Amino acid sequence: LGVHRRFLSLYYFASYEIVANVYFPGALGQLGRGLAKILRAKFGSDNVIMSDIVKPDLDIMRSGPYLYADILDREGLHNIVVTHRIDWLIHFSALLSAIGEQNLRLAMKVNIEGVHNILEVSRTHKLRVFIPSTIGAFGPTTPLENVQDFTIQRPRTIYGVAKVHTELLGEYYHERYGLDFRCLRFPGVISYETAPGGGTTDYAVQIFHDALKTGNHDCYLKPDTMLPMMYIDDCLRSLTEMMETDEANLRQRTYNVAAMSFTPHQLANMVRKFVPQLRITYNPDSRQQIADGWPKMFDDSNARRDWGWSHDYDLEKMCSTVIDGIRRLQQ
Ligand code: AKB
Repeated sequence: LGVHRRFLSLYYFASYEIVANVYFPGALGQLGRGLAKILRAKFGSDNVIMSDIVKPDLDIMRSGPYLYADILDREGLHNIVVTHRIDWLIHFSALLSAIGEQNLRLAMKVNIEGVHNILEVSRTHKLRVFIPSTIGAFGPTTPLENVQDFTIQRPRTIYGVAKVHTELLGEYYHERYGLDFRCLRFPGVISYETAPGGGTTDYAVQIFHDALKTGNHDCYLKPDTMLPMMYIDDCLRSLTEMMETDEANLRQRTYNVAAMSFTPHQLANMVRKFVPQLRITYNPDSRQQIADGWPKMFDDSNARRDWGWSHDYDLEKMCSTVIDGIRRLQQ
């Protein structure tokens, strides 16, 4: 259980005046450290409170306040929000698509019950709340070529089902209670400092490490499997920009955000521009079926229109940044 809980991430962000208190139970996931860095640079380290149920490394302890908190403990969440006078909450809490299929009961607890706790706490204390959704909130009956914000959503993973539930429940809380619920559907996120852990898009991170370590990558998807992807800096910027958008500009509560789409074959070719010795083999496993039901391209024109979303990283810029970054870490 402890291992899987490490996928939880939860952020609280108090926005009154210029002071922000950011609180992260389970903040040690793929997006948590990066977001903490951005918010701490903006609002000051002491105003960003990280937390998890695992013992953090020394760097985390030294970078600012850190608390123990369990997302499934609703009273504990109330306690933190009250004690720290929180009024924004950013919640990353999920077992990802592949690992969720192997841990159905835990995925239902974390991905569904956890969201109930977050929404109730947010409603009670009138918080602005962000919960991410994903390309995984669509399924094989969606027209997958150019997926728009409002279309058929019949996902076939517990991860996707829970995300559709989150979108609908958040929008319901908004309509019924006026909750300031905000949600972005993220593509596969590519980072090099922190690993994803249990998703269908993880290959697009692993390939870089393999290219530089062994020169061989064995891909669990077929070469022509196209999926939307985004570099982590764009992903975190979309989140902070959407959170800072004046509520009057939001014409909807859930938006797609996009940057690029590519196949494993196209990614390998681009990585080879920087690491020519990369060899790739293909051995599709159960993740292929999940990927086959996900969007190939994401239409994010509403986000661009309503709050000015614009991505910065394309395939080539992302690859060169990741490879330089890993090389720097290796030195
Ligand atoms: C996954 O692959 O499960 C995630 C996602 C696309 O939401 N990275």
